[in-house]
Amino acid sequence: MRSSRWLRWANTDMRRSLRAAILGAGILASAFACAGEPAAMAIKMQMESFVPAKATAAVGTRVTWTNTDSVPHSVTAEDKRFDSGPILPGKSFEWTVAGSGTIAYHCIFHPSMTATLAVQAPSAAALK
Ligand SMILES: [Cu+2]
Repeated sequence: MRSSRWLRWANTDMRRSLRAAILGAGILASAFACAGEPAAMAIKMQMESFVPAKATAAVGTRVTWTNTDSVPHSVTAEDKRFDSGPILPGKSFEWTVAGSGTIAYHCIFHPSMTATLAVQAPSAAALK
């Protein structure tokens, strides 16, 4: 009799701590999911120019260039790190930032369409 009551008490207590542990793990998991989610950046090809023409993005950022014009454009890095080829109106091109330095890029169809993307090294906090 006495032992079963103790068991019941122990069970309730364990259940409570188990629930706390599950809740804690859930919070931790969502924090990790948040930190692990890649950053995103959007650049438009608008009125025959890149908007913004000067951008800075950290390594791992997914950059999406979208052609909002009615003529084809391209996103072509001078150092050939990326080259979209022709991007038709309404279409987009994605590239995940890698390497270092400042990347100059242009559109193969419009010589005046030039822009730069500065690569930001991952911060010490992000590497932890
Ligand atoms: Cu163009």
